[in-house]
Amino acid sequence: MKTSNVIREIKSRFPNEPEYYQAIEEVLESIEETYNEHPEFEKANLIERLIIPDKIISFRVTWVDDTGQVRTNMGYRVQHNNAIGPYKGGIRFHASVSPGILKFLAFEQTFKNALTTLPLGGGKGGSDFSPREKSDGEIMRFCQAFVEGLWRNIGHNTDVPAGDIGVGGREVAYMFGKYKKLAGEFTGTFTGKGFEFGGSLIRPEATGYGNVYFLCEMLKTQNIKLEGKKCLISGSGNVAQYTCEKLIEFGAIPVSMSDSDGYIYDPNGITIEKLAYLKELKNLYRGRIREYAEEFDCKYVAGSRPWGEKGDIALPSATQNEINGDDARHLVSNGVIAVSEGANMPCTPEAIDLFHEKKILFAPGKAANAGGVSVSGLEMTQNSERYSWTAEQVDEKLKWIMSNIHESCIKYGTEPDGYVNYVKGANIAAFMKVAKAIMAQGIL
Ligand code: NDP
Ligand code: 2IT
Repeated sequence: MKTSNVIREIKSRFPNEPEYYQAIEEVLESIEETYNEHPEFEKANLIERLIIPDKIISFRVTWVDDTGQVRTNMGYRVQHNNAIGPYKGGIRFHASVSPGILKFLAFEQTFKNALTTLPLGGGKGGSDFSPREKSDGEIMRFCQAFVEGLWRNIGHNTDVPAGDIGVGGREVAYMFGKYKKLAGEFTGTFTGKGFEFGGSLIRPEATGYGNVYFLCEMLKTQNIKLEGKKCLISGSGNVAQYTCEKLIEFGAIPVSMSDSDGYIYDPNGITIEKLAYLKELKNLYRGRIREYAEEFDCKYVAGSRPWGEKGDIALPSATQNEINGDDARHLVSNGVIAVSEGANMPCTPEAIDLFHEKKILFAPGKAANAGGVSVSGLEMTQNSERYSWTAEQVDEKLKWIMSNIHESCIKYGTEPDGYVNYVKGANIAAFMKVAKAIMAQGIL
């Protein structure tokens, strides 16, 4: 197998899906050597069977807005691979959603889920619907219409969706309710549910907390303390909020957050009180990050991202390709020591290459943000048991999983000079698990 040949072939078969090629290329470059040590993989055409999703469901979503106008969007579910468990992954509602974006996310999810130690396959879904400035009634009607198009293809042993950009507890609850009604069953077919109806404690916190646990593991290898470190966070949604919360608890100083309109920079640090304001602003009033700067009289930069500011650690937690080569050069020249991806694929290949060249601790999303789907997996376990664990029990398991993922990265990613290439480590560890499962189950 030669990565460049595979990418050329994929580009010609599936045109105009740049994020999908980017995600595949990164993985193939990491695993090429290992893969070529196994001629049986090539004989079984494992690469194409791993790269091309099992199934893509696509449907029109028809809904009525508050003015009575009938609107349409597209809905999709990419069921990428179920070799090690039912398809599992979030639903994204954002204007930028396309089959190519969801194919990259579902591919990443398959590898991420393999790292969690839990029996979870990979999938992702979503719609080009933008929740921005929609009323609660419009959100509910849209979620219900979306599930109407999807419900026959999902199920607690088949495919278990959850949240992602634009889909949080409110949207999961609406989708779960509609699914329950259509399917006539109460099962754990969605995760990220409210605690009252089968959700797991710590699921809302899990991605952000997990990312900080992973960061601590990386810092520990260099005997560096998180305490007192200035942290640049992007995003102000689910992942960013709980990343910020755990950083504060561990004595770090988060100094930035953002949304798609701009970023705030608060040099004295976002405190737990300020974070409480931000959570209410974002989760309850659906406000803009600019209002934080107005409330606390700090810097706000419209139309920009925080990577030009000075920070010791960067935790991109908004969206894909939000740190490019120039951003990475700014971070490096400002002395960044670690970058840990809360979002999926937030760093471009050029940025990652620079971090590796400068021997900066760099955690890829499929390792660092795996805490969210891990606790989703634990929610599935609790639903099957018809039981709920305490927050402490779930948090302990989350910590164990993140440390286990870190160990796998060390095992497969340590280079001769001792530097850990976490990208390579995560990709090889996940690939070997999925590859063995696909091979064992025959030609499908
Ligand atoms: P949310 O919708 O809760 O928050 C997303 C945040 O990122 C918002 O502040 C949003 O700003 C900003 N954002 C979204 N798109 C863009 C864009 N194109 N440019 C600039 N800013 C943008 O989503 P999550 O916090 O759940 O997800 C954030 C990232 O983490 C995504 O990459 C997601 O795939 C990943 N992730 C999420 C997990 C989860 O459990 N939720 C698990 C693992 C990874 P605005 O409000 O203006 O849109
Ligand atoms: O990207 C992700 O891992 C998620 N959006 C969470 C998926 C899940 O099933 O909890």
